[in-house]
Amino acid sequence: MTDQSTIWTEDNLMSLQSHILAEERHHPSATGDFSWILSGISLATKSIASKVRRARIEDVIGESAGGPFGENGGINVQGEQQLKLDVIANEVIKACLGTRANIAALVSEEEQEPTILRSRESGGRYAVFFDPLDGSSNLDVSVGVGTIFGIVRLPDTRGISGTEAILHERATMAAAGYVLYGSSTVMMLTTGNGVDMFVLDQSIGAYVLVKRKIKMPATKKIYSINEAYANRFPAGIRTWLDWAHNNDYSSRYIGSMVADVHRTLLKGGVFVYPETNDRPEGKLRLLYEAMPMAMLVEQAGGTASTGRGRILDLRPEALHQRVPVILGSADEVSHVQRYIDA
Ligand code: P6P
Repeated sequence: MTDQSTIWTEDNLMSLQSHILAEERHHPSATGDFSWILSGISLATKSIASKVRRARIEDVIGESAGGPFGENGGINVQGEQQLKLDVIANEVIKACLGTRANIAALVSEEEQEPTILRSRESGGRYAVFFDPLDGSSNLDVSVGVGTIFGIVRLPDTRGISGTEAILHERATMAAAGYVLYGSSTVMMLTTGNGVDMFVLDQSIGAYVLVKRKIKMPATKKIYSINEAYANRFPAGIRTWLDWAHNNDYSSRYIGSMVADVHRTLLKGGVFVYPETNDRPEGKLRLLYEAMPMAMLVEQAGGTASTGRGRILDLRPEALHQRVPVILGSADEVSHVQRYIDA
């Protein structure tokens, strides 16, 4: 017989907002900073979710003519053709976060330079890194795409600001997450105390907590890699792949990082985007793809490496630098590392 008290004190209907306020009790120094920033991310991603679902109807899947003022001709800092929704998602996030008085700077995949909002002296203590719509090239075939974000506490050092503060060795990622716009709109979030999962309940317009403290299995025979590039992989990756082919592994590759990482977080396995001979640093970006995903994976008990070391031990040297990514179940990452080191 369930004790009457626990019926009402365990796992009730919990919104993202109330969950964050509850979590802040674990951070004695918390000053409501996270809840203020995360409420901005919540609002932005609800808006993006609505636009993604209506993309075909509003025909915004096509290619962009550039930013809101057409300034970049539709080509982003990565040299990639921007899709209209990339630009829209980028503008929505900046509009929702710009009003958060504790944010100093925004770093977006879609923009060469950071958006500097305010100095430390004016209250700017955090930077937010984000990929507004990762995997957007999959939109026209309705494959899950996502928003990836990292909240970085900037060093309390007078006299430094902007990119220097963002890349400072004492800038630390304090929270990370993503929103997957898939069959449902799912937010995975960590503030350093485990990974929690929320689903957007469209009927009440709120992210609702559905799973706490997600833990990945240590092993799972699923690998996720784009095998089309096999001939360009380093020898260690090719040898590991041959080993996996002969050890009953399943292959799952969606080509949308948020979707591939979400499956890995929930089911286990290993996601690998290694360097290739034509891309010696790999394709994925450190600040707003690899680092947030690495924090989530580690908080869920997994491992996140570049193949040469822990992703979260890297000190970023440039806003849009790329890194090889090997992340997932600890034992599965170890298998890959063993062949890299052989
Ligand atoms: P490829 C999407 O463009 C993306 O940045 C990630 O979401 C995804 O993991 C990767 O690129 C896919 O790259 O070379 O396999 O198409």
